[in-house]
Amino acid sequence: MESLIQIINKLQDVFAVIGEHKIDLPQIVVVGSQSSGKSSVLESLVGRSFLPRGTGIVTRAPLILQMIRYSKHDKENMIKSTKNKNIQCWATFLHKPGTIYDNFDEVRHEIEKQTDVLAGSNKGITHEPIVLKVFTLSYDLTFVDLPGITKVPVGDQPEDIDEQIQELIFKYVEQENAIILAVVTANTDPTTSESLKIARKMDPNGIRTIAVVTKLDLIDKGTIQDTTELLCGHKIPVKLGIIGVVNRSQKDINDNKSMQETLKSEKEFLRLNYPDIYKKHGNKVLAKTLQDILVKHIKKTYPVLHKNLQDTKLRLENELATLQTPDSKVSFILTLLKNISKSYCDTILGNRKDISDKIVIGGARISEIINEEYIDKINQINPLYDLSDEQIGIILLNASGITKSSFVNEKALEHMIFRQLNNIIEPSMSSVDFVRVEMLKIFDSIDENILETLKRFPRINSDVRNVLNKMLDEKLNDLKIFIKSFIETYQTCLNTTNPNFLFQLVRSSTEMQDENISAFMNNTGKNIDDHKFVISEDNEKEESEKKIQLFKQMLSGLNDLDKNIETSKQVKIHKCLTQCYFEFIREIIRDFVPKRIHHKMVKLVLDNFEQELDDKVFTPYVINRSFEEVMTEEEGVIDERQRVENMLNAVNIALKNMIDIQCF
Ligand SMILES: Nc1nc2c(ncn2[C@@H]2O[C@H](COP(=O)(O)OP(=O)(O)O)[C@@H](O)[C@H]2O)c(=O)[nH]1
Ligand SMILES: [Mg+2]
Repeated sequence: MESLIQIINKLQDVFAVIGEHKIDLPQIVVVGSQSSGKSSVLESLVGRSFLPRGTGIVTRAPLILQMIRYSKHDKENMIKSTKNKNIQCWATFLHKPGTIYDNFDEVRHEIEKQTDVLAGSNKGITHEPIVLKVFTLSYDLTFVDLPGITKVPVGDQPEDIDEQIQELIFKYVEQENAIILAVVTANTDPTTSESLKIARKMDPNGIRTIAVVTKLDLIDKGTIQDTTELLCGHKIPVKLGIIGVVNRSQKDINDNKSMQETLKSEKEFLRLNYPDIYKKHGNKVLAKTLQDILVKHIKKTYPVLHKNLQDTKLRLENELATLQTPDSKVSFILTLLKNISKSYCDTILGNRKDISDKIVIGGARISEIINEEYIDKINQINPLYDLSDEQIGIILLNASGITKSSFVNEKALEHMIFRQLNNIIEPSMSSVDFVRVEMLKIFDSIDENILETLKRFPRINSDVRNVLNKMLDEKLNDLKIFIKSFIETYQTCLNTTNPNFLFQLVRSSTEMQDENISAFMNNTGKNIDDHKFVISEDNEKEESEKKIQLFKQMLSGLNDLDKNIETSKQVKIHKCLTQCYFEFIREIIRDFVPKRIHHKMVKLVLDNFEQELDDKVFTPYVINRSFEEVMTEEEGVIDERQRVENMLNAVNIALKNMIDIQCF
């Protein structure tokens, strides 16, 4: 597996530096009947002998074997802690965090011991895995060794041991990312192989199954032809391949035959007995086949990985640009200030290139505040809020004083309108506050790179923010005073003959009009029926005109009214007049306030921000010769620059390695 694994390793080293973009490699799960040679195949792939062996059910807990390639640094640490200068490979168990094993016989003993702990000593099995990490120089891959499939319970094994084991195997092979190594023994009928049954069930199309035929050395010489056919794929449908192997026999193990020798004698055996097909079989070919599968897998994830890396590269380059120390401090600050005001204005005007698709910010948010939220709030105000009929009556009486009340009491009306229009002041003031807060907030969403630069130079950062703060505070006060006085003007100077007000009156409910008019008619002795309003499309205009004339008459020269007018009628009329006058003014204010805020706060800041930064930040720096001082970098910036530089290097190496994968 050497060459590809090397590239993967290089990439993984790089990713360890960057801390993202993990390559998600498949787990290789070994499935087969008891004593079919699963552990042997696994050891051959790993290149070490460390798994418990024996007759009967030996593997009784899933063993998750994580091969982890160590770094130079890891090795140095290991030499220190084990005092073993020649250490090449070591192992740790998840259940024994502090213990390091550099002797693989001890690893074997620990697996046996832990199996007994987890599964009991009486041949039972457990789903609880033993997690073993083997640190080597070779590669990062995960293998899973599982209990062998069995049909007949032995010892204290429960009756349903076969089902229990199947269930455990399913748990591992059903994962989409698993490659199934289905172990089949050559000296039994492959068509009845339990491992292939399981593989077929979980991977019906055979796209992630490799069949491994073990014990080729143990078959009856007379069946070589049959076995050859099996190895050629004539008997079982597995897409990834069928590979015959010869592992160490029990005697070989007892004699301590090395992995190297085993591979050599395996090759010899295959060449002699299967001269036509021997090149396609053996443990080495199995390793190569797995490698090809991994290559395919990696190539599949390649485009996404490549794009992610490219994006990271861009991001890091930008980051680095903001971290560079400028050559000329004066022009650096001048450009920075210009960029700040430009990005700020762009954010408000909607001219940003990197428009957010997540939140409404900048000018759009200001528009929401003044054109939607403010208007909603103003619209929701009840013109007669906190003004009952009784209160109106009392106001009417008190406004008449010692003299008798006229039909329309101007003083009372003025008082009520003043009082009700007060309700518009507060929301108008707070909308100015909201816009101010938003305009400060916008500063935090200007170009990220500029913000990053400002973070490095805290003095400039606070100076710039102060300028914006001050500008906004000034505008805020002027604006509030102006808007308040604008509303006050309408509160104090009533104009009941304004055509828009009269129009509001006409628009008020028909019932209300009838009441008013009948009260007025009764008083003047005219016939109410002549003036009953029936609004239809044809006569609408004409009727409106008539009504306007009536209201005009009613509101002007009628100061000497009959003394018997019922107070309630007068209350109703004043209520209607207050309401209509409120509507009339509400429309004006609702239209005016947002425009004023835009004109005197938003636009003024937009127009003057650049100049203000120049006058209040740059010029004082020049006068006080404080460039050196204000450009003192935030602590840690130098480290940060180094970190980003390292990461960028790593990404560039990764991108280069990716080209190698593509060529593989
Ligand atoms: N002769 C021979 N013996 C093998 C072969 N593969 C495995 N064995 C032996 O079969 C027994 C069971 O092997 P093991 O790998 O422990 O099987 P597992 O129970 O499936 O893990 C051991 O004694 C191995 O030495 C092979 O290809 N040829
Ligand atoms: Mg085993």
